[in-house]
Amino acid sequence: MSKTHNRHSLRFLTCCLLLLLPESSSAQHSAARNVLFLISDDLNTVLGCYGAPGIRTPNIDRLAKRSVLFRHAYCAFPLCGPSRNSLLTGLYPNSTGIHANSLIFRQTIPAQISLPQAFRQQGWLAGRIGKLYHYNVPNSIGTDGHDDPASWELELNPAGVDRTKEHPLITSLVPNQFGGMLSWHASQHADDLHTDALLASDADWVLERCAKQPERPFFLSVGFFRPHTPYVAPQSWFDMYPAENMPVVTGLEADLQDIPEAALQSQVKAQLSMTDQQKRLARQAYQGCISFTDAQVGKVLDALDKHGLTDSTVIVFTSDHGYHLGEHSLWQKRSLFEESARVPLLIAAPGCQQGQICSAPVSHVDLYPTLTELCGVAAPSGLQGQSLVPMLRDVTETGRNWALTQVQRGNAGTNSSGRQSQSDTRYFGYSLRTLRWRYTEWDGGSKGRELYDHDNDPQELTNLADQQQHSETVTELSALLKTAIAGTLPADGKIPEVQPGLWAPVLLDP
Ligand SMILES: [Ca+2]
Ligand SMILES: [Ca+2]
Repeated sequence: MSKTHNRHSLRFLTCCLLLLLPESSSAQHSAARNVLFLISDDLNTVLGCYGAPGIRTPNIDRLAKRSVLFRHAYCAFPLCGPSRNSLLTGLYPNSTGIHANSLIFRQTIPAQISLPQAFRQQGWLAGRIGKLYHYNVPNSIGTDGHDDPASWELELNPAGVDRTKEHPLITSLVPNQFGGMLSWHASQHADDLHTDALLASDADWVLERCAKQPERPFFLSVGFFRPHTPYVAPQSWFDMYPAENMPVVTGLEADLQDIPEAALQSQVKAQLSMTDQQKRLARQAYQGCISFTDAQVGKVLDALDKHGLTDSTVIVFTSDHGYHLGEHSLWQKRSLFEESARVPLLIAAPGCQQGQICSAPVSHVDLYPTLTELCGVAAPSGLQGQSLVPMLRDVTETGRNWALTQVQRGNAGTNSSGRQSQSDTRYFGYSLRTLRWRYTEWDGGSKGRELYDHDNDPQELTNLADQQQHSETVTELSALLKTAIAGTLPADGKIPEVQPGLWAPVLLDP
């Protein structure tokens, strides 16, 4: 065989190999193989790395030092179930059909390939520890919750003392209501006995095994339960935040004057009548739980380092949605204000920028195409987000330039058979966040509009939507919002409905 022939054969072989590679070429530029996906529950951006004063989050902050921190990251729907179904399918809630809790996209669009499932189908070990899809918190802790078994090869559901022993001790604004009501407890048990610490310890165990089979990449998800209510953490974490030092939101009466009624429908009666002391105790407990969760994040990061996997692993840290701590009279979630829609988002990817801040508005729906591209995994067609890889390489990239968040109002939720109510009284609120503005329409504007100028009003206190000098901005943003909403629907333009008989788990006890 001649040298020339050899060279031609080699070139032919190289071409064949290149053709066999997935469309994305980015995997060739970085060493990314694995994904460590860390998600907290009901965590807003009260974190040191987001500039929040008086909070101790040294571990998430050190992750930020090797990540791109997305300053303007938003969930698609600020409620656990809809948000997680959206994030994990790469589709907006209008395409998953999931606008309420206790449902899974297999009941609406069963053939959709979830994010971890895409990795799993292409040879990755896909593992889940704790809450990735919806769980009733705290009652589903220790179970699979409303999980999707097709997403994972491995599932671990530890339950700590917070679930197994301490329910009778929890203080709640309404006795025996924990998950949807502000409730808290400073535990006398050691850190290691709590659910989130057990999750971190399980992650160490799984990572140790992953390190022993380097030929097999992994997608490991760890879903922490805190700081979701009930705010339970060991006493020492509460002690970091003396209640008397906790801030209480003031000026509510003036603020509420220009807010449409629909925007305030997530108000909870028992939470509206809280005393200042109760507000301080709730905030103390919430912050204590953030710092406790931060310590568990630190244990998982340490485990990744210890097992020599950091350099080959993309690390994501986020939360399923943001959280109110009394702003606009609201607590918890389900509003379209900044505190509820905004999420922390850190991505540390080998070969990408480190310790940089990206200001472009981005969405949870962007995570699916980002992670598949980084790891060279083929993604299904029809994903609705953008890849964030350009921002991870150059944080001045602006991408789509907006993020869309949606909530449901009216006679919504699920009926006794677990089916979503789709009565005539259901309507949606949509909010578009650009770098400067937040623009919100309730029921297409018929139930109110809001416009907030983040350059001058980061707390969203003054609704400018009806002010003459902003009418052009409203017209422009309203048109952009319409286009954005159209992009949330499936090709046939119809929101998928829950199909009776498809798997609907109701799991409550360990
Ligand atoms: Ca949540
Ligand atoms: Ca106001």
